[in-house]
Amino acid sequence: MAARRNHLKLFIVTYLHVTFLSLSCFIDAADVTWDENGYILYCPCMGRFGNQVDHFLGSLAFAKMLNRTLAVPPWIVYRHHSPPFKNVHVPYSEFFQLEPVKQYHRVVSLEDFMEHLAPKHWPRGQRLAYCFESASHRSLDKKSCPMKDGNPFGPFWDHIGVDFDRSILFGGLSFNSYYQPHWIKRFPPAEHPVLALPGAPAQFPVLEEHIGLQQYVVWSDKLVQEGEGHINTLLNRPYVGIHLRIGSDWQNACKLLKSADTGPHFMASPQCVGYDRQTALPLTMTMCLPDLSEIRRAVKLWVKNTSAQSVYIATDSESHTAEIQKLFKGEVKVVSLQPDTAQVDLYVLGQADHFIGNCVSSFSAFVKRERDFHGKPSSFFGMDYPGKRKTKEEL
Ligand SMILES: Nc1nc2c(ncn2[C@@H]2O[C@H](COP(=O)(O)OP(=O)(O)O)[C@@H](O)[C@H]2O)c(=O)[nH]1
Ligand SMILES: *[C@@H]1O[C@H](CO)[C@@H](O)[C@H](O)[C@H]1NC(C)=O
Ligand SMILES: *[C@@H]1O[C@H](CO)[C@@H](O)[C@H](O)[C@H]1NC(C)=O
Ligand SMILES: [Mg+2]
Repeated sequence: MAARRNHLKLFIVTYLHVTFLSLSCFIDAADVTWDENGYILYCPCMGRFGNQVDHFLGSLAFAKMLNRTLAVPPWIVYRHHSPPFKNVHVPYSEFFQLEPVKQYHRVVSLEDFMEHLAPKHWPRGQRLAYCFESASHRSLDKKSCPMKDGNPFGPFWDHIGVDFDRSILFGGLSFNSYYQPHWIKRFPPAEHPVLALPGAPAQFPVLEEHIGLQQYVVWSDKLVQEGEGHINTLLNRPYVGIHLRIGSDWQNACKLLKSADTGPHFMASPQCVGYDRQTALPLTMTMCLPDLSEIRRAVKLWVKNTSAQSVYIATDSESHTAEIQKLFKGEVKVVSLQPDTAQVDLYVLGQADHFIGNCVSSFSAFVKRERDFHGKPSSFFGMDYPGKRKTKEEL
């Protein structure tokens, strides 16, 4: 009897095991099945993380528009001032989950594309580069796409293990939706299965109609654990999170506001002045580069408004922890981490009870979009109530 029961148990275990195996094979295979409608490959070669996310959202929308699978590239992290003193390529899934993106459109990681699909469907010798004619003028022979010219272009494709064999130049096209039929006519997937581009097929900053795609950018378990760990050990709720974008590169960028006549649209600023140029609110120097008195004012206002117990400061340089602590006579805990991965700062800011960001920064814009999607409140330095004109009393 006992022997028979064991036999049955073994059978069930084996059966479950086989079922599980075939199921996981099926899931893996589904990911790496060749898409007859083709692929989009690109290098996130412009700017740092915030810019790369803006471009990712636009590229995702572009891939959906052409009904091609997006090969999601790794993030390029510039580590020139700390080890390993060169670009690091971080797979998408290190910071975020790839699964939720698939609710919007078909994607595969560029790494999986290279491992499982490229050997058969995009072999060496047949790797075409696609770019605007105008971009080809940057190349040495003036008629190829500058896919690997300079940093970060060369190191990126070297990391992926790709050399390009030939270039296809185009003109009279743009990435916006007006050109959808033109793209499909010019590059039918049967003849052009893999569109590999030198940069993202997207604009910076992200278009207004693509802001909502942020909802598919969902933190990886690893990041959540790390972020929650910091929140639980360092912060007491409610807490206000602030982003100080005040380092020397930013000081130089904001100087352009005064010298060049940029108008209210400058880098990520449409997020607070409004996307419509006709009705955009003015962009002030305080919004671009808040000074210490503005930082104090805004922090005080929102700490009071939310009865905050802690303030979390994310910064690209100085944290001003001592100055901010002084505002509250020790009654509010003020914390700054300066983490090794900027994404930990982004996570903690995203979870705050109130967020004060920098309107011009795409790093802040990431947090704002994520919080908007979850219905969490945000403001900016120099603009306490985004999207609203100042009332007479406030002036
Ligand atoms: N850890 C950390 N890094 C930051 C912070 N602010 C800026 N940085 C770094 O500076 C980069 C700024 O470039 P980017 O993300 O493109 O945003 P933007 O230049 O502000 O639009 C970020 O990617 C980070 O590497 C911060 O608050 N915390
Ligand atoms: C889009 O591509 C998918 C996958 O290749 C295909 O099943 C679907 O029919 C395509 N849709 C259109 C409208 O062409
Ligand atoms: C906090 O600010 C909001 C507006 O964002 C306002 O409606 C609310 O009354 C304020 N609460 C306190 C306690 O000041
Ligand atoms: Mg930048």
